[in-house]
Amino acid sequence: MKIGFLALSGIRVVDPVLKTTGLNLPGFVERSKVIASLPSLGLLTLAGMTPDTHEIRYVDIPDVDAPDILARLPGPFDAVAISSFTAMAKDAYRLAARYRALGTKVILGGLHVALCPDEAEPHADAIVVGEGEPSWPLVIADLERNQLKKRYHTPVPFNLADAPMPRFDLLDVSKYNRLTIQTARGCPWNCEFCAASIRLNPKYRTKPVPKIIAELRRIKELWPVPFIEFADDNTFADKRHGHALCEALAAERVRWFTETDISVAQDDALLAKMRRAGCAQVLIGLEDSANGTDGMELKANWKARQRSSYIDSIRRIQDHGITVNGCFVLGLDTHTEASFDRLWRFIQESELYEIQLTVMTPFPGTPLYERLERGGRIIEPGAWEKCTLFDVIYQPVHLSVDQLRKGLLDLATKVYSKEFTEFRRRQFVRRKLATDDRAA
Ligand code: B12
Repeated sequence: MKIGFLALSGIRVVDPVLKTTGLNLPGFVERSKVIASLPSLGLLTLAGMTPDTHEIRYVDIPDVDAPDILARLPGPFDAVAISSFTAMAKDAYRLAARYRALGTKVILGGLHVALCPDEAEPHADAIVVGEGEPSWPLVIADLERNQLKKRYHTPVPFNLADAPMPRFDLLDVSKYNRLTIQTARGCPWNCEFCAASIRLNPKYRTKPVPKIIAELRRIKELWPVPFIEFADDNTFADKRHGHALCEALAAERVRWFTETDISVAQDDALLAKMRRAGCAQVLIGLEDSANGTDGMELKANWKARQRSSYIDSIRRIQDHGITVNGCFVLGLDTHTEASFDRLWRFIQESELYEIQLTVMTPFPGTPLYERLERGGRIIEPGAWEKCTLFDVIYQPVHLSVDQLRKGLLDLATKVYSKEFTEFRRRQFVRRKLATDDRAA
């Protein structure tokens, strides 16, 4: 059979003001360029589990509504596997409809389908809920017999020791400025707003280090000196695994970026190993260090308890030569107009190398969504295309929607200005040189 693995790529914002102003801010443009071209690791993983008897192809589709899309629709395929994030769910459904009209079997999966299976089911011949790996062999077997079921769901957490080798070889690697590898799945914490892999399965798991290195070496066969992004929610939550991973990576001579939590700052030996292993940047959800994060992490209020040590922790990490990308969420229920200024002061004091500003986003299927829905605070239920992390889709408590939009834009204008971006870069280099001098 001919099977297409179709990824909806690119990044999105709906709000026209943010689109024109926000996306043109110097620091923002830089970051967008870096991330916009990542391939879908979920689909490459499933391709890696597909028997060789099938002819398979991976295709990135940046715009489902491009004028000549029908003429350029990749294929023909007997079946297509389409992935979904919430912001592109409707694009995925439109793409599915086009293929179904041609008689191609459509299988839908991914985060949005897992979060809204009843909505997704009518748009596909089959949907996969939760992690893809446990269900994919069943889907393929049923596809071969022309007996697809409407829904597949294997809720047992997938053991990453059994992870297949993703089919990186299906990519034209020259199109990408980084490739992804997953080293861990899930997160030990449960933030109310989180719509990442803990929603596929709540159990935190790590991938055996030799498997990670094997994936990296496979990539290096295609791209000798790659830049890697670990597609994890929290790479270093398990410190023992983190140490072993960095020890193994040190010999590989690659540079990488990852997402983790602030607890890495408490382990100097790990930070030193991360640096030696090629870590360029860690992205850490600080959410709102200036105004408070009480109650946001639902298991142990963990984030609120770390807050007082944030500045010190950022410096400790950056002093090791690893830049920190601090992520902040605007529009939390505690936020007032004064919060934007408080956050701006914190950002200046923090000397963070990189900053990500987003607005609180109630993704469907999250505890946050349920709470806001109960309170009648979701402005346009079902407007999934606005789940971009930048568009405001709920009614804040102490702010109007316009105040929040303006607060985001004003803060972004300051944070991503050329002057402040350069200032942050200089501060990082200055502190690093000073630390190296002290160590020499
Ligand atoms: C890499 C990445 C991207 C890449 C995506 C490339 C691509 N086409 O996949 C880029 C940079 C383009 C991107 C863009 C966006 N992203 Co993004 N991204 C990530 C990131 C960092 C890793 C995702 C990943 O690779 N996971 C590992 C793989 C193995 O997991 P997976 O994709 O879930 O796949 C598994 C299952 O879902 C399933 N599966 C997946 N697809 C399919 C399909 C079929 C048919 C089947 C059977 C199964 C199946 O099987 C896989 C194995 O178990 C996550 C954050 C994180 N830490 O996870 C955010 C994340 C996924 N992104 C997010 C968001 C919001 C966006 C944007 C909307 C941002 C924006 N404003 O533009 C856009 C949306 C773009 C889009 N194409 O839809 C949110 C999504 C939340 C949600 N529920 O939708 C996340 C969770 C981050 C967050 N802060 O919350 N992103």
